[in-house]
This record gives sequence, C-alpha cells and structure tokens, in this order.
Amino acid sequence: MKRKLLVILGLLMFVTWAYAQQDSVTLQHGAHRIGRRTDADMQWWRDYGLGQFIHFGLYAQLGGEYNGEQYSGASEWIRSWNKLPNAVYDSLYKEFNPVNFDADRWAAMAKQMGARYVTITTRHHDGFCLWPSKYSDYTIVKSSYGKDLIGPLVKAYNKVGIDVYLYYSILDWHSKDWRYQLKTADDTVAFNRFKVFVKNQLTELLTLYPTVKGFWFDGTWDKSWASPSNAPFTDSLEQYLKQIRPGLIAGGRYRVDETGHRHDDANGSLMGDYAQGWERKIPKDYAATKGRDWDCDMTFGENGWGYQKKWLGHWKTTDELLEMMAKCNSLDGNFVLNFGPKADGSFRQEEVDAAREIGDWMKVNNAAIYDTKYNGWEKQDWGYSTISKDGKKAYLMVFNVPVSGKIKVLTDKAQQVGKAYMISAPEKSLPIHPLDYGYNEITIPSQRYSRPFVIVLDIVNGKSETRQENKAKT
Ligand code: FHN
Repeated sequence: MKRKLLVILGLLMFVTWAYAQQDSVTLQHGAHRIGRRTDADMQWWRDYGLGQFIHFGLYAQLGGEYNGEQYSGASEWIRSWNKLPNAVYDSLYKEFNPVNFDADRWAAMAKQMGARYVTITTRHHDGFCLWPSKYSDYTIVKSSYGKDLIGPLVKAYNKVGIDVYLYYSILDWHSKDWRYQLKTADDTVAFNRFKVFVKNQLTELLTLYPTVKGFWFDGTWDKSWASPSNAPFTDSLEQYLKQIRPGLIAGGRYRVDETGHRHDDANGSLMGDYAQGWERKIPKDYAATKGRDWDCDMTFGENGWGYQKKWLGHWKTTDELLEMMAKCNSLDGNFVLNFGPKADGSFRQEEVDAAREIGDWMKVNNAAIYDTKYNGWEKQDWGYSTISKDGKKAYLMVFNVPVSGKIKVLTDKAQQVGKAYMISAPEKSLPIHPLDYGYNEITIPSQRYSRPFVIVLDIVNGKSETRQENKAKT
C-alpha cells in the first residue's frame, strides 16, 4: 500500500514537473527581468504623467500631398506611396529648411502644456537623420538648413526641465543595406552591415547627447529584424547601450527572442523597460496593462503623425485628449501627445491651441496626473481617478456630472474619506453623504463646467464606517 502511494506521488510530481516545463521555455535572449524596474530612473519615468511626441522630418514638406493628390495613409509614410517616385522623395532634403525652428519656443510650448518628457524622431522610416550622423550622408547637415536640430532641441527642453527621449526607426527605406526580409546570403551580408550601422548610430546619439534618457524604438516588425536569428544581436545591443548609459530606458518594441517573439518573450515576459504597444489606443482596464509600465502615444487625428496639410476626418478636441490623459494615468500609464510640425519648423495653430488648453487645465489640476498611481478602484460613471503615492489623496477627474449634481464614489474598503474638495478651492469642503457598500455621495458645486475638473478626497486609512441602520444581516 505504502509503495503504491509512493508511486502515485512520484507520478504526480513528474506530471507537475512536465507541465511546468511545457509552460516555460528556456530562453537565452528572453526578458532578463520579471516585472517592473525598481530603480530611481524608472520611477521618475513612471511619474511623468504627460509627454509630448514629435514627428518631424522630410515628410513635413509634402504634408500628405503630392502632385495635388491626397495620400490616404499616414503622412510620414508618403514615401511608400506608389504615386510618389522614391527619387523625388529622396531629393526633398535639398529644400528642407526649417527656418522657423526655435528650440526654445518648442520647449516653452511643451512646458506650458505640462509635458515632462518629449520623444523626437531622430530618424523615421525614410532614413533621414535630424542630427549630423557621421555614419550617413542623408542628414540634416546636407539639407538647406545645414545644421543639427537634435542638439539644440535637447538643450532647450532640458533647460526647462523636460527629459528627452529619442525615437529611432530600425526600419530604413533609404539605406542600401536595409532589408525587409533576408532571402539570400547577400541579403544577410547587407543586413549585417545595417546592424552595425544601427549600433553605431545609437552609440553616436548617446555620445552626442549625453542627457538623453532613453530610446523609443520603431519599425521593428520587419521579417529581417524580427527573425529569431536576430535575438542575440538585439539582446546584446540593449545591454551594450545600457552599459554606456546606465539607467537608460528602452521601450519594449525592438527586441526579439530566439523563438521569434517580439514585445513579450515566449514566456509572456516583457522584453524592455516599458510596454510600447499602446499606440493610438488605451487599455480597457488595469488587467489589460498586466501591471506593467506603459505609455500611450496618441495622434490628434485618427492616424498620421507627421504634418498633414489637411486635417481630414475626426480630430480630437481638448476635452477628448484630457479624457485620454486621465484614463491613461488612472491605469498607471503615461499619456504622450503627438505633434507634427510644419516643414518650416512652426506648429499648426490647432496644435498650439490644444497645447495651451491642456496646459491651462494642467496648471490647476496637475496633482491628479503627476506622481500619482493606479488606485485600485473600479471604473466609475463620473470619470477616472488616481491616488497620490503615499495613498493620502485620491483625485477624481470628473467628466460626467449627473443631473442630480451628486456623484457616487466607490472607494476601497480600507479607505475612509476625511474631506472632499475641488482642487481649485481646497478651503471649501464639499458635502459628503456616506452610503452603504462603500459609496460616498458627493455634492458638486452647482455651476456650468466648461472643462472636466478634479475633486480631491483626503483619505484616512482605516475601515470605512457603515451606518448602523444599514447593518442588516443579509
Ligand atoms: O510606422 C510608424 C508611424 O509612422 C509612427 O511613427 C508610429 C508612432 O508610434 N509608429 C509606427 C507605427 O507603429
């Protein structure tokens, strides 16, 4: 009997072991960390709340049009349009001359908007470099402008306290060595040269601009880059970049593991420091974020990142953008709004206006966005909430006020609400009426609201009080 039991136990252990083996793949080039980074650089990244994205390049000269025709794709993709000869596009640099580029003005606009970091395209898919790269002859120094744009930008943004990240496309339509797919031995030889070029350029960027905080990689979906055989290179490149710049923050979009998985390795762990998959979309709930660091980059239009002469289709209003920012932050992500400057280096008026309006809102309400985190509440009808890192203040970003003028707020069981007030009038407490099941009814000052607003709840930790008459034993 005892022997039988031992055999069964042994069998059970074997099945459990075999199941566990099946569940996890042994990877040399998968994620090297499970879960979030815990260092100060990453903590600072996590606290940004709001960022600015800038897509600037030769595509701005066309603004989504060629020969009087409108390109229906994203304007920065126009080089791939079969109605536009490559040679025409590749000559645009000769006229590229952003005479109205004023780094201090760009930085001032971002600062006023409340952005704490910026990501700028150093080289988009068209291959044109906005900095004087010694590894390419297709750079801004060869244009009519004739000088570096990234350096002054980094300096100006840093001067006003904004961190700079560099967008870098691995995909390069201009390079003779870049391949979408490696079909022949020659392709492999050429692509190997391309990889050296990428490494050189990334090293060069970190060397030329030592205050840069990290990279936002793009274009890594190609069969060449995403091939399992590229796993050792992408892995060692990330490690190399982090050696030359300790604390560097690299998005999770560019590595591939030896099984061909991108973003997440074959075991479902994120390769990189934050998830880069939330492009023009926002996770529907906290579970969808998998508890990771992430940011969402968002366009004003439905798609299109570079300058577009005609704003066709739907373009987001300031209130819509504020709501997206609130939602992202309530789910522990940063919100990054994209701008597409015109070829002369100025911004279109709609973008300037939106930046100013967002900034006006941020001036009053930024405590709900900066240095806050996911507060564990379920989504509620009135809007979105965040909580301060010490857990003492919950911020309710109210987008919907019911006709009753009262909102019902469901807090966590362990959170007792001490006081509620409008962020703009902290001295005036709002009436709170505790309800059963953890709800508090808060009366909103009766007035016409032209923008969403923030209510602060002072949180007193402890069990929430339930009124005696409600303690029925049901
Ligand atoms: O193809 C690009 C696109 O042009 C733009 O740069 C965006 C920004 O997130 N990234 C790529 C698409 O994922």
